[in-house]
Amino acid sequence: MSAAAKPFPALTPAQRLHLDVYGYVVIENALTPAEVQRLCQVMYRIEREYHQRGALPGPTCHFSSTTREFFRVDNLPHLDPAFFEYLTHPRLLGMVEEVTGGNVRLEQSDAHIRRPDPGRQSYGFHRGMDVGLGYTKHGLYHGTFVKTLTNLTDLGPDDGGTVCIAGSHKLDIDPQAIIAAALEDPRLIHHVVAPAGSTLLFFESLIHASGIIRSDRDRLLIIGGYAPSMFQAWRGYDHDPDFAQAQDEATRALLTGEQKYHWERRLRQLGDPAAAI
Ligand SMILES: O=C(O)CCC(=O)C(=O)O
Repeated sequence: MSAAAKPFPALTPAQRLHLDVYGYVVIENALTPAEVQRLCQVMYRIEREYHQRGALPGPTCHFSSTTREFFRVDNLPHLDPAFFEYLTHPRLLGMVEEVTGGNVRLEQSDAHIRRPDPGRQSYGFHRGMDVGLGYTKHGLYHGTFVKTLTNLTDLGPDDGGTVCIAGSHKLDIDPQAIIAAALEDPRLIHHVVAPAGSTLLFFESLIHASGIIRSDRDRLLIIGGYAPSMFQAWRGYDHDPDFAQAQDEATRALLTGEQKYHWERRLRQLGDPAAAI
């Protein structure tokens, strides 16, 4: 993985403004149809092998859920080259470095298959990072836990795309109070509708949830979570040591966080044009 290949700034001024105002931005067609298809094939294979043999897809990983309605495999980079390529995608890494403000480490990774679930009628709104751990530089908001959530299936309004309480990433208010207030007015809850291969880039301090599938379609997605290099991995997402050892220095640092406080800053001004990709 070459640092030079990571665009900076990776977002256009309009995308960066959207992210600052709402806490998220959707980047359409971040992945090619071939990349999307490959990731879907890997996910269905892992699910099939789990049901046939109860098999985990490799070492140092786990399943968060194995029901028909929600199948989720966690800690991905060493499990399949398609996962690895997603989690080290130069353009997506350029985006997360821009919005964390410097070099990052992989903090969490997971891939999901969601299917209609008649038992699920409410959102499970949550945030995974305290608002107080974000900061402002050059007037722009930066987060210390940022996710790229890419939908691998087309998302129409009934297909259960991610929902979020727009702008909540900066609100240092009891999340339950924010959720209760937002549920009073559906206009405060934004709902991702986008073609397959689109990436939702968001601050983990944004209050968000999986949408409710009202169609009959599977919904597949993959998520990379990233943090500044001095942060730890989320519990259960430490790197696989043999796999990390076999990588070049930059990739190993991404997986292990070994650069720690050697934090190479990447800061932009809002008006800076996006680098060519
Ligand atoms: O399913 C989604 O769109 C959201 C997933 C999510 O909230 C999470 O993994 O924390």
